[in-house]
Amino acid sequence: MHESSPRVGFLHDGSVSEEQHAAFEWLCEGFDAERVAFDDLTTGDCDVLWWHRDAPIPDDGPLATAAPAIERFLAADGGLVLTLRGMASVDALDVETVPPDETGVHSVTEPTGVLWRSLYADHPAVGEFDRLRLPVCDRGAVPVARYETVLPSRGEVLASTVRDGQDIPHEMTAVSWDADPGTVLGIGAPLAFHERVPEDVAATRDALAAGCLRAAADEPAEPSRPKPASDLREMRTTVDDPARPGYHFTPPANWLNDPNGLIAWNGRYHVFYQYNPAGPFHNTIHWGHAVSDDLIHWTDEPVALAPSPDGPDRDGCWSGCAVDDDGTATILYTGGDGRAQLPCLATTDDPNLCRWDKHEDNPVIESPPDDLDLLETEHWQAEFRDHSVWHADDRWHQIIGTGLVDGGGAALLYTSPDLREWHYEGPLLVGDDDPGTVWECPELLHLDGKQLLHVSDYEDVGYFLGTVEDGSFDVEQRGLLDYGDFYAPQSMRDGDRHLLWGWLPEARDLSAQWDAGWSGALSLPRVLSIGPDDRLEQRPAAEVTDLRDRRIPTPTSLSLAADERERLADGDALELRMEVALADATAVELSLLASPDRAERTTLRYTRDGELVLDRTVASDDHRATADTRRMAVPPYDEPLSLRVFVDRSVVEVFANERHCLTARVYPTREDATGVSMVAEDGRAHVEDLACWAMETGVARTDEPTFACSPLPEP
Ligand code: DQQ
Repeated sequence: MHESSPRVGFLHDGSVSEEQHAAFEWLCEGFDAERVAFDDLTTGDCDVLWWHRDAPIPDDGPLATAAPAIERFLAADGGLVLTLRGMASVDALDVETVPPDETGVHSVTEPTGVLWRSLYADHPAVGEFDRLRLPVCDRGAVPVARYETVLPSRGEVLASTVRDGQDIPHEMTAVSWDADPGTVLGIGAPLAFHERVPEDVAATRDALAAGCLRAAADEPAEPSRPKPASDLREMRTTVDDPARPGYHFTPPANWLNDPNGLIAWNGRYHVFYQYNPAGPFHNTIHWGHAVSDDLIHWTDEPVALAPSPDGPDRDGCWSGCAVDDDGTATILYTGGDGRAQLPCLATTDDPNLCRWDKHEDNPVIESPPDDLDLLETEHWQAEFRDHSVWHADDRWHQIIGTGLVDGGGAALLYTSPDLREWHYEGPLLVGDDDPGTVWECPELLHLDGKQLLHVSDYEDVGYFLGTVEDGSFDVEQRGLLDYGDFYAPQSMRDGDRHLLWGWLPEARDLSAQWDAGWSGALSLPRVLSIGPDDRLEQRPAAEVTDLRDRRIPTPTSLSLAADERERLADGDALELRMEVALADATAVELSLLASPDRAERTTLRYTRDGELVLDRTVASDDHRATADTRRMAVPPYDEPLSLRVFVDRSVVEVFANERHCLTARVYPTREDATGVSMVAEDGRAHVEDLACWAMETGVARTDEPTFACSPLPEP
């Protein structure tokens, strides 16, 4: 292989368009280049072939005859760059089975280009740049090819789209394929040479095009998908963001939302989660997978469920649950296909739950019930998704979330003898919330003789405590499971315990998430139970105390004088425990993640009104972070407030009186924003049972695991 500038073969099919002509002229200025015709494909001493195709690609075109020669070229370690519509030829070239789902001519009227993934900021194609947003064109009718609702099955997405300064993550325009040993790079962005563009845009375009040609000629490709666990561990080390929690679970990189399919199996805890391998944004949802022996240390496993290009889950494997069907682990999840979302089933006999077989008759319910007027949207024929399944009275029971046109959110009840044939029984409960509300991720738990139904309604996670009789829910109490950044929780039965995890969504904008390279965390595992007063209790699982690394010296009790700040500790990975009595103070404020000048700080105020107020209005100097306050009532009011507060970089998770939870995502920018202090306002207050621990971080293992699954085969 050559050392410096690669020799580039410019592919054409006999006729050369104006755009191709302009591109070839550009090529000749910087590279040793030659034209290579498809019908006479002699690659000679070329290092890389470039197909810059602006016209549509006919099915019976010269590609079919040229494909074997190109394959031989790749097999001999050649590189191939496919630009404009060229990327749409990947299936014909046998590089890929799923071609881009969006091709055509797009009218470009503002600076448009690639939004490179921060995970691949060191990729040789973009070595010249110290930024991720690279506009390459600002005018013209330009042919493009990109992935929007599906992902390549083998290719790794390198970049999406930036248009007019806006990030557009779901328009995925740059993909790398490992054609072992050759490398293929597809850039379906408007990388065009014919139209004159401003100098800065032309300079970016030229550097990107040259970078791609050099990278395809010289460098090994990014490993293809599906990725083995070792690649996921490597991604975890590459994504280095100071806001990334150290003891709350986060994805190896990219996007995480709802916890799914939580199950204790063969003595290990399995957490699956909604995962997008293409970057830190919600799209093309797969099921990520992690496993733990102790509930607090996690090992990444390969993606467990991926959309099947021709299946009812083509557009995504959405949320669902796992059950033990007489020794067979079985998943019920929502498949998305166009405007339909329908229940699908998968089973496994793999003891490690890594390989799943989708049921051949998916979906297991063909359509939503037709005797109800379910909400329809621009995206969905009917809101009808997410599953909670339990066994009782010799039958399986399932609830599915929806919303009614003339009512609120609803949980629809089905029964089945075998998890495959389902009979619709009617709504288990319909909410009295506003019309337009959808209940996502409903889950029914059997807790100490009562039933608890929780539902997520886009804003909050509401719960109902009561009893199920004759297929309907009799509500005795209701409340919220958490008053902050906590959504779509799911639970796992572990012996007598009900353990619950929620998704802690980011509270910074999409661009900040893009730059960080990861998005979404899981809460700590919470144990749900019913207290002696018949009310819901929530506590961190006992195992969480094993995360305490070192006790930070503090007095065990404190008398706070009016308005005198008491400094307690420093750290961004802490647990604090205390009991607070207001005495004659009007409020007590606990400051967390505070810089020495207090310019950045997150505060938790306990007020005489029996409220806990989390204030993140000055938590971060970064304007991309949410700045607001969250409040929750913390009865009983006649006893000191008991608090456990978990600080984990961008997570603050609060348990009050072992029943009320408030979680907030915060993003201090300053390294010294680590101070913890307390102050009583307008009077004295007392703090008892005070303790503070520095917590262990790095709970997601990046070393060699005790067992590792190999990746899911391609769909
Ligand atoms: N997330 C899933 C859906 C669910 C929503 C899609 C809740 O199944 O309704 O990723 O966050």
